[in-house]
Amino acid sequence: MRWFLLAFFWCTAASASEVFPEVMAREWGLDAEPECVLCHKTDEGGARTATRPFAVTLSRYDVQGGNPGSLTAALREVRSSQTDSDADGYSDYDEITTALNPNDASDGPEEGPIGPPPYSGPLPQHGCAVATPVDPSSAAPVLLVALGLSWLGLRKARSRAKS
Ligand SMILES: [Ca+2]
Ligand SMILES: [Ca+2]
Repeated sequence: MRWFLLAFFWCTAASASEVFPEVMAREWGLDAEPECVLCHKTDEGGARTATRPFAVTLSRYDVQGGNPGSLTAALREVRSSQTDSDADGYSDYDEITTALNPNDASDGPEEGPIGPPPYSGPLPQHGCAVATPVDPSSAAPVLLVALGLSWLGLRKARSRAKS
C-alpha cells in the first residue's frame, strides 16, 4: 500500500508530492532537482511506475506519498546507511550527488568502487598465513642448541636404563 501511495503521488501533476524532487535537491544539496526517471519508468511518472532500484530502496525507508517529511527521513537513512541500489560499489548518495546513476551498475566512479584496494600481496600457500623463508645462517645456532639438548637427553636416558 505504501508503495502504491508513493508511486501515485510522486511526480503526478496535481499531487503534493511534486515537492519530492525539491526536497531531495535541498536535503542532499543538489544543483538541480532530480528527474522523475530517478524513480519512475518515464518522466510522466504515474501510479505503479516508481519501480527503479533507487525507488525500491526509498520504499524500504517508509516514504509516504504526499509526506515530504517521510522523504527527508528516508534520504537521511539512505545517506547514513550508504545504500547501493545498483550494487556497483558506489553509494546512492555518492552517485546522485556526483551526477551518476544509482540505477545503473555500469555507471560507477571512474576510479572504481569505494573501499580498500584489491589485495596485491603474496597468495597464501598453506591455510591463512604465508610462511616466511628462514635464513639457514640465522637458524644454525638454534639448531645446534636443540641437537645438543637432544643428545644430553638421550645420554641421560641411557644411563638410567643401565642402572
Ligand atoms: Ca551504486
Ligand atoms: Ca551506478
